[in-house]
Amino acid sequence: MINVHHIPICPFCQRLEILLELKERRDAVRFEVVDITRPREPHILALTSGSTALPVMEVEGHGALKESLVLMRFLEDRFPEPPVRREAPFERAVEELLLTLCDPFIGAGYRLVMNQDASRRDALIDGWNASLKALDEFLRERAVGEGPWLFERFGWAEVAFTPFFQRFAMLPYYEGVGVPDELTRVRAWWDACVAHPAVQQTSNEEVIKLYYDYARGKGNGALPEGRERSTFAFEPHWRDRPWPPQDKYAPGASDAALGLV
Ligand SMILES: N[C@@H](CCC(=O)N[C@@H](CS)C(=O)NCC(=O)O)C(=O)O
Repeated sequence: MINVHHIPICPFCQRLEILLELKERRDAVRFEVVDITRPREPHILALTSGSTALPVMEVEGHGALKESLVLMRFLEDRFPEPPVRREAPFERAVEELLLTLCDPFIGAGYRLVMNQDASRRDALIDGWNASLKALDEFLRERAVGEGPWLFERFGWAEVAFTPFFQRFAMLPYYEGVGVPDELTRVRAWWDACVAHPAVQQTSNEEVIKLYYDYARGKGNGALPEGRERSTFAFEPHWRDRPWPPQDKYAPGASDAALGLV
């Protein structure tokens, strides 16, 4: 049996769900939900040996594994059909090369959404645009065929990037920033990725409501000043909460205004 301890909204965890969807093996792995707004259970902490980040996977008869890209590779080896990674060595290397752009892209997006200092905004937007330009250039140079993907179908790189395209629905909402108009190649990739049937575990509405605290500079269930409930809380359900205020540089909304109590 394979168990994954996960946070349903976590983009790193979602990578595993997307990969399993593509393989039609979602039921081969048991996903156990962790509420990040409550103290972590000691047995889960023990699995992550010191760190607290999820996802963490327990593999019966072996032990625990962490780091979403490592877990993706494990699942790809454990459930090889249909292959999602490219099999030809050069193509696989091109996929890995594109993945080296993922962490800088993630960092640029989160720095911008979490920034609380309006005077740093322009520099952070420059960083965001530069990370997208690098993706645009990579795709123009390396993508194969006429379609939007790196290769001919939604594949390994798309699994790794798409959860972040979905999380960065935060940026138009809270920062009025998206993909620059001239970067048409990465725009086409992004749009095709978020429309793919295997990635529909979340929605823009869920992301925008749950990540309000990130837009107030507090990540991973931490609380902004004056608040007692995290927007990452499971209750009340996000569908029953109002849309949060868009002006993240204005004084923050209360638990009540966010529909959390
Ligand atoms: N590099 C890790 C990052 C995982 C990560 O940052 N997970 C976040 C949720 S999105 C987390 O578990 N945060 C809570 C914590 O660290 O306690 C991976 O790829 O798995």
